[in-house]
Amino acid sequence: MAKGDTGVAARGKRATSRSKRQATGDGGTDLVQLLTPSGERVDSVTGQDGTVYRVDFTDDEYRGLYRDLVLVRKLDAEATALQRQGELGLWASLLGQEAAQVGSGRALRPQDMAFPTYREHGVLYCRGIDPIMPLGLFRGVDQGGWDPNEFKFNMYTIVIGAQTLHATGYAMGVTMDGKTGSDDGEAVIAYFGDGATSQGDVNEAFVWAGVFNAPLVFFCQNNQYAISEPLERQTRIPLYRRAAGFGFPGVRVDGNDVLASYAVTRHALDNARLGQGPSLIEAYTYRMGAHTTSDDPTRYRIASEVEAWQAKDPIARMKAFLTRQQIADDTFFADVDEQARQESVALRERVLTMPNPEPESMFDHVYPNGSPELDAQREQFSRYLASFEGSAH
Ligand SMILES: Cc1ncc(C[n+]2csc(CCOP(=O)(O)OP(=O)(O)O)c2C)c(N)n1
Ligand SMILES: [Mg+2]
Repeated sequence: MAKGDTGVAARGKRATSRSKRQATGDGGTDLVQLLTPSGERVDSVTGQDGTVYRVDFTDDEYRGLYRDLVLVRKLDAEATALQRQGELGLWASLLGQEAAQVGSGRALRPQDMAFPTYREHGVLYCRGIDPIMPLGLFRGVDQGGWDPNEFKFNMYTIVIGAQTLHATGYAMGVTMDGKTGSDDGEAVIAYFGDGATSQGDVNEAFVWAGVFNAPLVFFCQNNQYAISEPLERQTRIPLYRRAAGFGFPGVRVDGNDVLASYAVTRHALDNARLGQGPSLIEAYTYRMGAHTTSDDPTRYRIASEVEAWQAKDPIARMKAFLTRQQIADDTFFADVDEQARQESVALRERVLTMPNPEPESMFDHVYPNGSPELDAQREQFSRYLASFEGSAH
């Protein structure tokens, strides 16, 4: 898949005449953007610290990124529909955040470790994890299902911000194991939201990662809301500028631009793996749907705001770019849509036939080698279940 590198000269034919420009955009004058909302390609962008961001993808890779975006959106829509039909207990949609997730997810090298929240279905997809697994989690029939070490993608974390501490500890371990300092070193990425930046855990993670120079990228998807709380209830300054107070770099990227999200994340990860310490990326984006299927966003935000962000849709701008540059045609777009449809049908069938777990299985993976207390609790629970046998209820 997409493997274009930052720092490699982009091919001129894809770029606008603005070969180099200061980062600008709707997120302020400090937004790193390589693809405008209308699908105009920008050759390179110079960040505030002088870093030059650019990508150089082959046509196949550009098409691959588009395919990722569409497939991820479709699986998310299917999951939302399944919840509405009572087949999932809950779903946290990523609608609108596909580019931030696919861009950063594809920027990870195989050896890099990711720590997600509960919304990182796009990153999970990029890590090669079967989407049936998070669906099983939200259906309540298993507790995640994937092996974090196999896929280098930790379990979903609902406790806001907690995974940033797990990631910091893990990243410090990477350094202690001597796995940094070269091109093939390991880097770690921790995902979290704008609301999470107000948590003590996240600020403690910043302190520890900064002081111990941990090989860690803090990737904040600023989707403008923490459930119903808008960004202005979290901060008086742009979130990326918080990094300065902790002693490491911060950058704001257009999170609806898959190319810029890729470039900025790849750069930050490579710095981390080379031993240059942590950094903060604020991916400026928007949660176009509800917080979760339990939420009704019409109670706290106005329709015109959503419409303004729809005009910045991450998939539409990629499609406009591919069309304008004749990298893809209608046959390709139809093929991607058909693949997405088939995959969502298959996913739905698999969800509906997922077996219910045996109640006692909840004790199976609490500890790797069990414990006497756990054995006692399992026996007590089994006796309790047996007490219903033969009764009508
Ligand atoms: C420690 C903790 N406090 C409160 C909650 C309830 N809660 C769930 S999601 C959420 C908002 C998180 O907002 P943000 O960090 O912006 O992430 P987003 O959901 O927007 O991706 C809250 C407060 C929780 N899960 N954990
Ligand atoms: Mg948020």
